Amino acid sequence: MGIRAWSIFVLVALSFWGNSQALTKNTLLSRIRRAPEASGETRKCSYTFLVPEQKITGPICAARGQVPDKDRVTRLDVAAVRDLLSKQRREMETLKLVVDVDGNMVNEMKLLRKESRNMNSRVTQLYMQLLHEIIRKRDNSLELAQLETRVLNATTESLRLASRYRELEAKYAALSAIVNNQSVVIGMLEERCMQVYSQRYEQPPVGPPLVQVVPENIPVHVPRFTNEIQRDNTRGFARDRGSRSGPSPTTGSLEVQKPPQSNFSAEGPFRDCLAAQDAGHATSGMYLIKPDESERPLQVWCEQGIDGGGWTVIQTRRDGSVNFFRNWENYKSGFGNVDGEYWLGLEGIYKLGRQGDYKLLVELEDWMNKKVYAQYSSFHLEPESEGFRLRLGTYQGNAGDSLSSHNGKQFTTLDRDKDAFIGNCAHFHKGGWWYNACGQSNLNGVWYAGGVYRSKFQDGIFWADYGGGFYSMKGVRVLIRPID
Ligand SMILES: [Ca+2]
Repeated sequence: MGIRAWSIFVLVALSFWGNSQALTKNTLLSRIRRAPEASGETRKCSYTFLVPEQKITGPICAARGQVPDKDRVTRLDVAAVRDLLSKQRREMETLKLVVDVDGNMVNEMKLLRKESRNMNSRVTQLYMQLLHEIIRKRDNSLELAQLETRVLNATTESLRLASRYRELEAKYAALSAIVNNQSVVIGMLEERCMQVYSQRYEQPPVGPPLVQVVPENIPVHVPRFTNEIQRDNTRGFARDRGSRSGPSPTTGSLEVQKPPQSNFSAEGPFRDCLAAQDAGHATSGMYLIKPDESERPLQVWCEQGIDGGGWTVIQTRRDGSVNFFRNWENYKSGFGNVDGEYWLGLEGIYKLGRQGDYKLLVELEDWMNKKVYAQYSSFHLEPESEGFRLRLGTYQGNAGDSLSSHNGKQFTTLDRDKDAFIGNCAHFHKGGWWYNACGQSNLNGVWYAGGVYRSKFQDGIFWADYGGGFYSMKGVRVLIRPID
């Protein structure tokens, strides 16, 4: 028999011993309890037993049929607990619902706060816009006030000027009255002079008949009379102060000035401006020409820019800088400034015409800067022995024909009367021209500024068919060119 067997044996023995002890103990207890019953009539004994306290760790089971204990958990208690539990659960659910509702309200509150913040921001923005608008309107108001002030100032100035204008008008009226009175006095004096003259010579000078042509188109909108004539010039001739006195006749001859290099051709001399053009000079300017029979070269202005070019300018008026009230010798040899106002000279014009068949072009410019022209199909002069008689072809143009009535007439100056009038047309018209008696044109007359002028004998630069006898042209050019 081994150790293991022995061990088992010992354990079994101990087990039996334990059981026997327990049985002994229970038997003893029963005996003790029963003891009083057996001997109760005799004596009473009391015993105290110490029983180890038992701890309840598991569920408490209520044994059916056992006596109810006040500490025992009954089914009613369980039902009550369950009822309580369900009630608490319902309350919990209610609370949960309340909590959910509160959460929604919190969210709504948050949204409302956010909206409120947005509204505040929007209100601030609107407030700033309002402030900006107010400031802008204030600025506008200031500008408006400034403009009103300026308008008021302008109005005041306008009123002041209007007042000044009325004063000047009054002064002008007064001066006009004085002038009229002076005119009356002058008229009386002239009449007195005529009487004295007639008494002395028995032949009073009678002015030529005034030009009666009434042009279809008067080149002015506002007629104004002026006696501003012959602007100051470097030649120093006397300034005319009235149409009756007229400029003083001048006896100087053609002044050959040093020409500006830009418009002057040093080549030549040519037969005429067409020859210069044929030689390759296509620019308008000053050229030297020497007609075939001429003894000396002449300075002329060649116009190469109109109507094919090749035009020799024999007369120019444009600013009143040269006095055209001159004698025969001056008109024969020429005078003036080739790049300004000038007269080429009758002798030169005659020699040019001797070279071939020429045509004539008259350019006129009025004070509205409108240009018109008159062209004649042929042109030449007869020699000096014939008084440089004018020979013209047929007219064509838009200025009207105010030269054909001078065709066949000799040239007249203040010192050589060749016209058909009883007196000297050059004396009355203050120029030199192929006067008839006296005529429809006076392109060498007095240069009046402004157009319409006042004069007793029509001494302006007029072309009767364009403007009448009392309209002085602003510009004139007379040109000739060989016929093609
Ligand atoms: Ca005469």
